[in-house]
Amino acid sequence: MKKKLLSIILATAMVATMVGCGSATSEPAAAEPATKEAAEEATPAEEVAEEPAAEEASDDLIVVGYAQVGAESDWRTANTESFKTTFTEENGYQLIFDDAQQKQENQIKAIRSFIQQEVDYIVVAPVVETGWETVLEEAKEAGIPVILSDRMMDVSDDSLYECWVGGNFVKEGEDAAAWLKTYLEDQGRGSEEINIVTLQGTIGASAQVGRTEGFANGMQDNWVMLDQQTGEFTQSKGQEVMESFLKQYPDIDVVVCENDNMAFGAIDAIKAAGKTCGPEGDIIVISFDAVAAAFDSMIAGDLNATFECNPLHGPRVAEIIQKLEAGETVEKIQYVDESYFDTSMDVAAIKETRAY
Ligand code: GZL
Repeated sequence: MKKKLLSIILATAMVATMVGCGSATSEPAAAEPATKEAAEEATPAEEVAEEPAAEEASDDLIVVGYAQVGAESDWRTANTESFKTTFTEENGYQLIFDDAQQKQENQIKAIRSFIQQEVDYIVVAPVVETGWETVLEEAKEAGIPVILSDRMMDVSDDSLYECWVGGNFVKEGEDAAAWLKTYLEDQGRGSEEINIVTLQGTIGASAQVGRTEGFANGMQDNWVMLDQQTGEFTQSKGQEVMESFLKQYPDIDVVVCENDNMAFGAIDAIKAAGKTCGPEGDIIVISFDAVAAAFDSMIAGDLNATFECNPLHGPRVAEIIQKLEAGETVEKIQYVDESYFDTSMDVAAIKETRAY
């Protein structure tokens, strides 16, 4: 398989040189699409997602194509770093990395490019849960195992992927609601009417679906969910949506942010509106991910609590690949260990112990 990859790349490079195809992209021109559908979908070389051209793969490297969501958050940056530091040549891999800029069509193009390059494994962090059956069928047809990392795909046939490794998003949401219930009770506000708004992640992403569902499972009778709107997991959109919530709802008690970056945006909006937040403030701020900057925000007294979603999936996926290489079976669903952190803890000391 790997040898064939090298011959395709060399042949493609020769053809590209001869016909002078479009762009100066380092990406080898796409090989002849294998199916009509792939021909319709295949994109000209100049549009193929920016991946580093597959270097001359030596015979024994395992070639891994990774279709990453994007670079929308600190969590995503840590997740990408985990893959890039795990799938190195010295560890026996050649990584072909694609950043889809949070667009599903780019991820599908990247997967088709990996198929054409005949990689040994395809890893996908699917931006949303649906719309993957066709391209997964193509990977299966090509005999290339697919591993899901981070977010989940909703497919009718789970034989289309080897396994999934990621966070338990519903549990994260339920844990956040349970934490808020205890926190309010400890403040003597257990029976007070509590007004809540939620900054949701990318709609349809399993992290958004799960956290929204999980928090809803933990809603109390005296809690009111005033509004929920997507902040796309980004700080800027999170700030924008929180600004509009603050204009619409004068008496917000809690903002639930489905990732830390949206929480940072919400905190900026709260302060710009002349309000305060955090353990001593008007508005309780809860978030998810537990990236390093979230610890800084808790230390500054802005963020109340963050629910961990471990991004360090690289080593877990490498372990799965090694098992598959050895002909072993792997667990279909593999949750990573997760916790939470709040300002009642020594968050400055904890931050020093963390890997991301
Ligand atoms: C969670 C991951 C989410 C993070 C966000 O596993 O999919 O996407 O919570 C990231 O920070 O954008």
